[in-house]
Amino acid sequence: MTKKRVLSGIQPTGNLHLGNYLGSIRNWVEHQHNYENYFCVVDLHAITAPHDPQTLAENSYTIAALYLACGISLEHASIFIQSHIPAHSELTWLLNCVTPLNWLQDMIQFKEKAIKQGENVNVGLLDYPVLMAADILLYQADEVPVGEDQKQHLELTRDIAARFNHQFAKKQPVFKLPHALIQADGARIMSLTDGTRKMSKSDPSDLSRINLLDSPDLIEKKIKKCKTDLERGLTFEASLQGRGSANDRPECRNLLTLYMLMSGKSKETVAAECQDLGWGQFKPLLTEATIEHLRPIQAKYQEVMTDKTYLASILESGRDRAATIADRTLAEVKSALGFSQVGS
Ligand code: AQP
Repeated sequence: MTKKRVLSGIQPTGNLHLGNYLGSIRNWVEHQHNYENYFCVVDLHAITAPHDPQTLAENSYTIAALYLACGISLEHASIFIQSHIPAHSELTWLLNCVTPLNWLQDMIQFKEKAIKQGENVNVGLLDYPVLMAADILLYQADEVPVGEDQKQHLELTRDIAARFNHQFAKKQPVFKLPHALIQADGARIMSLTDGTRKMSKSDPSDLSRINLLDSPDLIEKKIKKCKTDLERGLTFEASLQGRGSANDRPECRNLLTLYMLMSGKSKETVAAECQDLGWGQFKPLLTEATIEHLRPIQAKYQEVMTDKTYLASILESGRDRAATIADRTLAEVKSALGFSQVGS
């Protein structure tokens, strides 16, 4: 039986943090043996915000190396860099011409990032979800494992695919409609300095996130300084009650979730262990669990980065495998749209 296909990616816009890891990469790793996987570094997305050309290529390599360090296996996955396959940009243009403008203007992430970027908002930022749709649809992906923040973009991808199929597919659909794969726990990891905002690479404060490559000392410092509340006794249930009200404890909920996922303990075990703890007792537990969870990832990362020629060869063969599928889909799309073919 052929395996279902998975496509996902991360932008090289800064240091990967626990949100990217728990919302995305961890799930890729956990389920990789069940699927035919394509994991890319989405560098074309990275230039929708102001970026530094001096570091873009290096950041892309770092992210690819982290995929491997976190446990992505070449037996199950192809790893590649988005801009190495021109079909991503070409399909974006074609999809732009079937996507209504108001669908893009409704995207929450566009509105949030447009506010953050002030006067620096380019057309690419508005078009970001169409590029993401092209990434996914080129590979006829069945499933797309993402954090909760990307759910709306996944729905848009399905809408664009359905619209294209309806308008242009003759006998059978050109695009498969993909599904979002969102984990119950870790789908939305919050900032360490404000439990109501998501942990994000672009937060100006590095204290708001734990990066996968942070040293043990830095992890300890960030957890020591992280925002908590005045209550004693940490429970998942109590913090869930009163969500959004004055009694809400978003930091408590977030830090307990981080502890559960970093330690690998069950929710019940963590709830029992932490129900009578104060923050001063809890923080060292979270620090220790985080350092220990990241230790093998950091060691493997150093190993991968010592042989950049090998990393480059992985990205080259990943590109070749991915391009075969992407070019096939692009040819079908152009044919459905009525473009002339070479020699016709
Ligand atoms: N806080 C989060 N909790 C859970 N999942 C998250 N993801 C991001 N933040 C969290 C998931 O990580 C994947 C890659 O994200 P991305 O780099 O493509 O863009 P993003 O969602 O915009 O990530 P950031 O860190 O917030 O970057 P900036 O600050 O540059 O915008 C996605 O699957 C995402 O869901």
